[in-house]
Amino acid sequence: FNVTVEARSSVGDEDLDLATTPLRPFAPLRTESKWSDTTPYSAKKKLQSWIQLSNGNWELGKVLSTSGTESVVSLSEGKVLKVNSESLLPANPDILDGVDDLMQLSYLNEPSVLYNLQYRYNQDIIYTKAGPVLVAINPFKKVPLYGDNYIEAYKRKSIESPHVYAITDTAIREMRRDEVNQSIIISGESGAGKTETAKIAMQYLAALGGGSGIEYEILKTNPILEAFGNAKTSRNDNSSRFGKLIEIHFSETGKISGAMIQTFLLEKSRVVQCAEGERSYHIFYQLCAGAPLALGEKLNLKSANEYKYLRQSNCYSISGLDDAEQFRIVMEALDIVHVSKEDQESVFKMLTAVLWLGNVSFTVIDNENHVEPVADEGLTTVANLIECTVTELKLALSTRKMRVGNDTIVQKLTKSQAIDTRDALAKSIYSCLFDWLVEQINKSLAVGKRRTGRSISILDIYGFESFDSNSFEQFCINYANERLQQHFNRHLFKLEQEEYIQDGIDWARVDFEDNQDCLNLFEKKPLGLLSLLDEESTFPNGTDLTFANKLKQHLNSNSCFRGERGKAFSVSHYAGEVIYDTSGFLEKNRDLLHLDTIQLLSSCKCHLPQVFASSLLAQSEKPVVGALYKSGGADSQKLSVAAKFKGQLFQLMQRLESTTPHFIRCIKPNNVQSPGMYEQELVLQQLRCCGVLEVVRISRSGFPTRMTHQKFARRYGFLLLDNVASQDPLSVSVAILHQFNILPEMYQVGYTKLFFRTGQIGVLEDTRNCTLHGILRVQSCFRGHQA
Ligand code: AD9
Ligand code: MG
Repeated sequence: FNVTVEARSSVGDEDLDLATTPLRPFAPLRTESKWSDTTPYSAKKKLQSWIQLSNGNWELGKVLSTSGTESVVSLSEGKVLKVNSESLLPANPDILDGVDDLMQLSYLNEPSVLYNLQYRYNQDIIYTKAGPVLVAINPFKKVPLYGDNYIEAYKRKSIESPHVYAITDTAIREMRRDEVNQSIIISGESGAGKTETAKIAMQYLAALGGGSGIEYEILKTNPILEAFGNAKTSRNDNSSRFGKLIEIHFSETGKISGAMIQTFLLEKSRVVQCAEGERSYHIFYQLCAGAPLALGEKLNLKSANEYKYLRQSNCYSISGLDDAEQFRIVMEALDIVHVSKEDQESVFKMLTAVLWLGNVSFTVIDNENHVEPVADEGLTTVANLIECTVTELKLALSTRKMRVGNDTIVQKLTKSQAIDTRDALAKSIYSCLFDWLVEQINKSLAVGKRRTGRSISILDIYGFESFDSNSFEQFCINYANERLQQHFNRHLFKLEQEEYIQDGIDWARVDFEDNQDCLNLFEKKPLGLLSLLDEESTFPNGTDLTFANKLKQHLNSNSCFRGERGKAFSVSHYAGEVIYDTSGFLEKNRDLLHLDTIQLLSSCKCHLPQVFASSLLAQSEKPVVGALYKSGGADSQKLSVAAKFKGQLFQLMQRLESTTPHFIRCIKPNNVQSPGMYEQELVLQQLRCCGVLEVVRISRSGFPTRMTHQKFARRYGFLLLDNVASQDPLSVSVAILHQFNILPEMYQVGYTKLFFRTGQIGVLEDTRNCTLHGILRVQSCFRGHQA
């Protein structure tokens, strides 16, 4: 039977409670379901086996003979090897080569899974199911799997091969069937393909249409957000430097009615500082390369290599990417999401102002090392672009107002203070611009204001990162990934198994890598990474070194933490160990904004800086209007960056908890962004750390379909041949199971529910539908007769 429970009838469909949707044909269960990679098996002669070579890779071989603990195996090209029998693992028969779902493998060991994925990957079949999870391996090239014809085919269900389209289709169906909001949660390391996958899912949703072109608008948000929020890193030429949740709304008729985008923590330090070989945000290079002549003149725009912010990393272009062409695409997209030409010009002014700010330099003016900006082209252009006077700008960049008692005193800045102030201004303008753009996009997408229907959310955040040097940004990004991993574990392991155990069914626990300890290391109060960071950030005398020492003092006994030399510490993340250098942690976490800067922006004639000034003021925890210069540092009091981020993540998780999740795991097959390269060890490490193999194991030995005794009895009771009207639901249920010869190993009777293995309910559904059809035919016949 290969029945999906899509076949609907008018009675009792709401009774269905399916944990995973499409029912697949049942995969043969192995009794030796323990299949860790170390499980030895008795190597039999002539058996196909996996042999691990000295380089760590696995190769297929045949056992020639076995004596004692040793086996002689033949490999390809006539190589013969003597190996320890215990190091052999069973290989699947050829007939199972490249199965669609890892659940179908008879032997579920690591080499078999690796081989299956590689077998498919070599044929450009980049998608494979791992039970309920879709695994996507980055092809790093165009693969012919997308577009209208494929979308149509998946809609009609004429293709069954695993695909982002298929999972998105499932989400749509479940949203309609269960009237529950859905989420598509995409995870994986940096460069694994999350953003591309998110776009592919959006493409499928957009094909549902919405009228008024809203679906087209939604797609056009991608080039805009990528231009302003993505950059080339050493891991990925188009790396997302912000997290994104896009919630797509549907009307009652199932059409797209609007959308809303929420973004998380943009890496703003990149605007003023980026590592060798990386780039700042794409939009800067696009603007420099693609601005029409008239616009360029108006902005006093130069080429990218004239700007210090862009020059420092010594990388201007990305191979295969035409920045000028991208700029035209972005401008067109801005038109489509209804950003007016006037606003677009203001946006480009702000971008150019940021670039010129980086060129502002300072000269020492007294013997106390105080400085003042050099009145050159940079300074005057910035003033022109943001529409303030040169004097105002000069003052904001070289002095700080402080209030002492009732007096306001003006403090002159040293060179390093002035540079920090200049960079802080550039970062603020950019991040405010980003937020403002998202707000404009959201206004445009909020077409169906009556949000009566349901929604599908797609989550695409920055992937786990581990560079040679890792700072506060990686700390936040990896913390977010840790949270997401917890959500994944919760849904696929914890909740699933808790339900079995609560309902008292016979179940041997499947172990999985729980990352709770690592999350605790971050979140515990008062002695967790985030709390200690915040505490140190509030101390005026706190430095990165005192912070690092505090961590070592309090957290050394934590198994996920290790103090490193100097100002560094390391964390054992679910995806590997990362060493963080605390340099800059406190400053980035405090993210102080001097009120002089806000004042400067609010005094500008140009309308965007004014908007930015009010949003910066609004971000302050306590209203500071009227008390603009507080004593001390004249800084606004606001939530630390880490605290705000943690709050956002909690909210996100809450939102996701109210949805039915669909998980996509993106895998990066090599570290050099090349097509056709499948590095076993790298793939394996990613499969291991996200527990893909355990998910398959749970799904295979688990009971994904479940129904309460009452619902089951109500739904199928009428099929019973004996009259059972007076019996309790449990007895009715058992009678049904017997009548239909459902094998005992295919189900379990819990205290409140019946649990079924994959595919089992199909038999009953089929009979039920046939019977109902029969009854309906008889009834209409009967009514016709009466008339
Ligand atoms: V990060 O955490 O934002 O640094 P992502 O988002 O996981 O990362 P991304 O989607 O940007 O990775 O993919 C990286 C590159 O891989 C893309 O720029 C494409 O060149 C390539 N890619 C990924 N998926 C596909 C695909 N389905 N087809 C073709 C792909 N190319
Ligand atoms: Mg991305």
